Amino acid sequence: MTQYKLIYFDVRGRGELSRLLFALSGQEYEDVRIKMENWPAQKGNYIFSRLPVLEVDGKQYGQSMAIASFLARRFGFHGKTDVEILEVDQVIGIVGDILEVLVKVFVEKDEAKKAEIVKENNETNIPKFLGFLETLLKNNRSGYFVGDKIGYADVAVFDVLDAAGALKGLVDGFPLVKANVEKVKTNARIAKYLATRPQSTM
Ligand SMILES: N[C@@H](CCC(=O)N[C@@H](CS)C(=O)NCC(=O)O)C(=O)O
Repeated sequence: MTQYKLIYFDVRGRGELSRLLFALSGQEYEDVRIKMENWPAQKGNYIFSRLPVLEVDGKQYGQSMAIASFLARRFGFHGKTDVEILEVDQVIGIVGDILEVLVKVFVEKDEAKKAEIVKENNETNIPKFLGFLETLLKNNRSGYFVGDKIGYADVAVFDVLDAAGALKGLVDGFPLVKANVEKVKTNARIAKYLATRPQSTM
C-alpha cells in the first residue's frame, strides 16, 4: 500500500488544501507539523528547503499546488475529461488570484498599510473574485463547480475563503458560493476533519 506523508508547518497556510483532500478521500497519511523553532535545523532535509513537501513511498515532492493537484487526481477529485480538468484548473486559477491578494496582507509589516490592503481586499478584490465564482456556479447548475459532486475545485475555494476570513459576511452577497461552501463544510468526511483539526489563525 502506498505510504503518504505530508510535511508542513503547524498552520493551515499552503498545506491545508492537501490535508483537506486527504480528509475528503479518507486516505490515511502522516500529517507532520514542524514547529517554527525547529525549522532552521531541519530545512536542509527537504527538497527546495521549503514546505509543504509530500512524500510518496519515501520520495519527496514540493510545490503546494502540484501536490494538491496530484492528490486530487490520485483520489478521483480532479476533472474526468480534459474539459473538466480545464474547468477545475480555471477555478484553481481564481483561488491563486485570491491567494495573491491575501499574501500582500501577511507580508506587509506596517500596520496602517496592512489595514489599507485588508480594506481594498474586502471591498474590491475578494468580491470581484467571488463574482467570478458565482458565475461559474450559475453556469454549472449542480451546486458544485465542476460536474455534479464535490471535488478539488470546491475544496480549494472553501480553503482560500476560509483563509481570507470571507466565510462570514463577504460570502453573503454570493448565494451560490455560500451554498457551495456549505456543501463542502457539511460533507461528512470534511466536517469530521474540521471538527478535529488543530486550531490555528492562518
Ligand atoms: N511556491 C511554493 C512556496 C513554498 C513556500 O514559500 N513555503 C514557505 C511556507 S508557506 C516556507 O517553506 N517557508 C520557510 C522557508 O522558506 O524557510 C509552494 O506553493 O509550495
